[in-house]
Amino acid sequence: MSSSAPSPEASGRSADPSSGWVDEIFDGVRYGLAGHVIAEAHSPFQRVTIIESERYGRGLLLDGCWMTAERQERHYHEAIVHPALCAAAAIERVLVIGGGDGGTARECLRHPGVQHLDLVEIDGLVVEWSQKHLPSIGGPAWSDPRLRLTVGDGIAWVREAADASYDVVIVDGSDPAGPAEGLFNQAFFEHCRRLLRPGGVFATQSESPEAFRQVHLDTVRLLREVFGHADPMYGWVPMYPSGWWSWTFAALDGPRYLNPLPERAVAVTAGCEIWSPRWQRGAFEAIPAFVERALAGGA
Ligand code: SPD
Repeated sequence: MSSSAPSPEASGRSADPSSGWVDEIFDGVRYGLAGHVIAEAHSPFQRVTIIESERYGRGLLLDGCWMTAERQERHYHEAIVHPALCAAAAIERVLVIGGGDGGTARECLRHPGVQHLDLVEIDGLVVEWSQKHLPSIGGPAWSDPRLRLTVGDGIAWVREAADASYDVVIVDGSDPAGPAEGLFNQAFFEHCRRLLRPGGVFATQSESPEAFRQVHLDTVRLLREVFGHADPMYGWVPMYPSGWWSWTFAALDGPRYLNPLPERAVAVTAGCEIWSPRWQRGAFEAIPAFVERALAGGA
């Protein structure tokens, strides 16, 4: 784990459930919502918490870290999906690693060209409680015949899947600690690259350039090594540490993800709250100066 990743001592939900607040505590800052816990349990992998909040409706935390909430999840799910799905040469077969709340699958399946989507989530309780407590996030994806849900290890899945078996691979994991740690290393990214068909696109959440600065830089650098190029895109996820978030895209044949295909974009833009081709252009351009310098080899 990088020095910028959360340590068990530095992160966790507020210790006082009667306070009327649910917080992620990270590096001396609390990221909280007025609300209360409605379900909590330890799965074999992590502590799973469902909360009810005034501002954003019901939400999900894993090991005390915010994952999603009903009334702001679009900031994240539209951003991780549409740059990839609007630009890959084909989108018949999509793989999502993680994403057990169903939001990423839902956005992918809004593209009529997707014929088959493998969703591989390690924690069955995340899926079960998302379906039960946060049904709007997965929405129609859960009953879509194109979706094949596997509760299993995404790292093993990418190791074992055949070469060139997907058009798009999306990694919707949590922070690089606990079960998600192996979703940020070279071996994993090399397998993701191997799975892509010609013209395929890879996407991953790549942490905050502020709260997880080193993890963010390391992730973009590693993807550039593995794919030859990769580009981070910046946006906001209000409850996440610093609120400032990133997603990084790579492709086999150059940065095709920078240019959404008009016919794909038209099919989804009207149903989006945040993403549009224009928003995407700005979000790739919004690379902070310090990240641009660091990636260019400067300080
Ligand atoms: N710091 C939280 C990072 C979590 C990224 N994944 C969120 C899952 C939403 N589907």
